[in-house]
Amino acid sequence: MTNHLYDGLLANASGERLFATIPGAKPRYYSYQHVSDVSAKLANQLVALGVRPGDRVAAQIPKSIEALMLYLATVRAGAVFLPLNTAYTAHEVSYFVEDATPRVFICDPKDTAAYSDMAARLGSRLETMGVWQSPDEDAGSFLADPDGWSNEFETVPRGQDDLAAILYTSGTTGRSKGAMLTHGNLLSNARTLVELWQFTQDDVLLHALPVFHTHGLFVATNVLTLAGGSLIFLPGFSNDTILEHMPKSTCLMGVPTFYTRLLDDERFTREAAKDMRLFISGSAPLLAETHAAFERRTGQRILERYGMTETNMNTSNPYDGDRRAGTVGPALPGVDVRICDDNGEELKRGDVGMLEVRGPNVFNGYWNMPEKTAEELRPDGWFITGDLATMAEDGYVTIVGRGNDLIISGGYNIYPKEVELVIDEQLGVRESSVIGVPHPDFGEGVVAVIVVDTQPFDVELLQRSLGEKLARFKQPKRIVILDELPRNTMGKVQKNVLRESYKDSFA
Ligand code: MCA
Ligand code: AMP
Repeated sequence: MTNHLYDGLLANASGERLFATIPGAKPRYYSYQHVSDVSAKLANQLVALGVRPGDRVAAQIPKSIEALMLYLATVRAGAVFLPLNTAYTAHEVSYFVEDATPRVFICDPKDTAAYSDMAARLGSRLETMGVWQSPDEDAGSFLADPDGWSNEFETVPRGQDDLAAILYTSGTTGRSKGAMLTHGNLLSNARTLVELWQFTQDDVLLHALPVFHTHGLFVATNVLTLAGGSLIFLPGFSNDTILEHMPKSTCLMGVPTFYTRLLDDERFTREAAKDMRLFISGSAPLLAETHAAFERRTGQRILERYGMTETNMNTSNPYDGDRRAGTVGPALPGVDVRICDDNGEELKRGDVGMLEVRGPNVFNGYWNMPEKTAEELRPDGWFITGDLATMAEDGYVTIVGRGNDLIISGGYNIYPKEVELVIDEQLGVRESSVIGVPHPDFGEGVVAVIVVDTQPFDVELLQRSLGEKLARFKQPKRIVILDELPRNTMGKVQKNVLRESYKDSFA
């Protein structure tokens, strides 16, 4: 038996071919042989720390090739990878560690003090891993002695139904849910995307996304690895580095903010984009006007696709064929999508309803939450996405809204309930309502509307305590104090009224 995901992903990898370039004053080049060697070294280290098949390995570490190798090492060891957003605070992280009980939790060396008590209390072994770029940087305990570990590792056999990763996604109740993804989920999706988007060994992807979410970790990395192509691996997004490396690249995967920022830069011209064969957008809605402006500027049409943490990718505009602005294209080959009413009855084409998905990409359920799983995953395999959509006669899907209050800011998801719970804890706050309104850079920006017991109210104190508990991207960019929240006759807060009132907050 093979290791379904690891062996599958590296099936086309050939030893000395380039896997990644890390640009810089002293560029680093990483071959597929390195991938095999370094993931073996890290897998040996994990096993030495007591990691057994099925154990969770959690990591909140800076973006680096070694972070990708840790993902592959975990898969090779038969364990389950749990990547965590580097913006999460210790308060947020402790929930994930408590819920997932990882055997090992690996953090940034600078965060050791913040996490050592928590790891000891929860019985996780704490290790550290920095960016292994130069001798001056703190490589952390995990990378401190790379030569001390063998580059031979007997990869643990795993089948397609075994778990490969748990990725947490925020919930409507404020509690995050761990989506359990199998080897089969990840490999089948990567195979479909390689074929559909025509990735080959000749592709060079500009990788500017974080590697703790589906987009940067699975869509970008799995697809390029499976194709045997290579990455230009950047620490994050900036117009300068993207434009510098575009002439050596063939494709970019990004959230809409990447594309609006590029369009704001006059250096981004048809000439600058001429060697690129593909620009892909996802994680948040790409405005049709951005699509049109991009085509006017470069002569190329962005390919928009749609996915979720629970399902990887579900639909995509075609590679050859009509990339229709404002739509996310038809279902991927092998994936079924339908638009339903609340009872799961399919609606006729053109009607707005709940988007449901079924296929080999759909996850196994939420970690430790059978009741949540039952609410969202029907017994016959259809997953209720929470997205409202329509489907045209020819199968093209348009996302028109969300059935819940989810805010998507620069490609990161924020559930208002989670922010409201933290605000409501603050002394002097009677109640709050958190909404997303248009933001020129992030698509949506977070606004908190609060009602307080007495004036004057110390907004700065509130901001400080939000800062201790919530990742920066979730914190409201504007706080408004009102005498009362608008409610309907049932007593429910009218978020649509608030969204209308504050729609120009960031105009
Ligand atoms: C940074 N800030 C943000 C965000 N990013 N605030 C709200 N939303 C954000 N996304 C804060 C910073 O902390 C800072 O706060 C201020 O905004 C300005 O930061 P800036 O330097 O401009 O931001 P940046 O570092 O350039 O980051 C922007 C970014 C980044 C490049 C758009 O957010 C990003 O990489 N987003 C991609 C997220 C992603 O990978 N999503 C995929 C999820 P202050 O100045 O006040 O300190 S996977 C998924 O969704 C599904 C499955 C799918 O379909 O792919
Ligand atoms: P996540 O919680 O990170 O898994 O984000 C998944 C959500 O992102 C989906 O449920 C959609 O609401 C949204 N999303 C992803 N891609 C697109 C897209 N191309 N257009 C609109 N929304 C999208």
